[in-house]
Amino acid sequence: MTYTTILAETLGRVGLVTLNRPEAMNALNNTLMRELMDALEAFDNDDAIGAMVITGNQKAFAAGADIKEMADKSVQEMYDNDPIAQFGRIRTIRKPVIAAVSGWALGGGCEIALSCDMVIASETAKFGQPEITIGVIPGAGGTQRLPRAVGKALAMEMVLNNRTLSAQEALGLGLVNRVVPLDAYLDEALKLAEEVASRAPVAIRSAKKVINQSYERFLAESLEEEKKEFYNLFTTEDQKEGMSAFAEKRKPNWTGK
Ligand code: CO8
Repeated sequence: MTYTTILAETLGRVGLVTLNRPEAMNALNNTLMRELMDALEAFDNDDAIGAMVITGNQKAFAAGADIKEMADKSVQEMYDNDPIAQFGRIRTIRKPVIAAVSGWALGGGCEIALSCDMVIASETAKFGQPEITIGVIPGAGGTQRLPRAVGKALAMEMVLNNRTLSAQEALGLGLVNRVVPLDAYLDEALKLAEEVASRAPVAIRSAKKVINQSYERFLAESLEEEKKEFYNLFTTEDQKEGMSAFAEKRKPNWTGK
């Protein structure tokens, strides 16, 4: 398949997807999200593949959803196009998915990392949910997976006040599996994926399924609630102001409307 915003390749029994919009810090526009999920599903259905790695570049894993693409959207367009449904497709992948994160993992980028089964981070990785700075909230699982991963108080600080986590902090909190030097994080993730891919495939899928089932038992309902809150914020002036201000590189002027 030909992709325009990602690169997909096979390395032995590992499927590697590289997010490839470096000019926009790998902002997750609709095309990229669709291509990413198509690629993961294709690998999931390929018997020659045992595990997958998602990565970005050294500067950015992904700086979140594409703010410029969604800035002018109406609430009706958000519901009709339902971009968050693309993010949800990652939950149906049966084989292990590892995130290899360097630089910014923000907003939807952080939410993709949180949706992966394991995370290998470079020393420069930074995790955050800065949606509040553009007048919205996390919409693809951040309000749900983050408190489970880092505890409620820190998750609140990240979501309400744009607190970011360094790679070392994320390691201490169990958000990532290990932190490795910048020139080695992708190789480390591929090595881990290769090892996992060499193990008994059916048992691997069973293990992933039951770990996620206990961990995510009550997740589906809350994700729906989060999505509604996110889309409904597109009725507010603050969402329009916050996202325009980002694109225009100025400070937003909040009116609370
Ligand atoms: N969307 C669109 N463009 C972006 C994004 C983004 N998220 N992030 C960066 N870019 C663009 C910049 O506008 C800039 O473009 P240009 O060169 O044309 O001006 C280019 O990428 C380079 O970025 P910067 O010049 O800003 O680079 P810096 O090194 O100064 O800063 C940062 C890097 C800190 C990553 C900064 O770009 C930033 O703060 N980005 C936005 C982070 C953010 O707020 N993310 C949350 C987005 S909302 C979200 O993710 C919700 C997800 C759930 C719902 C999904 C539904 C679709």
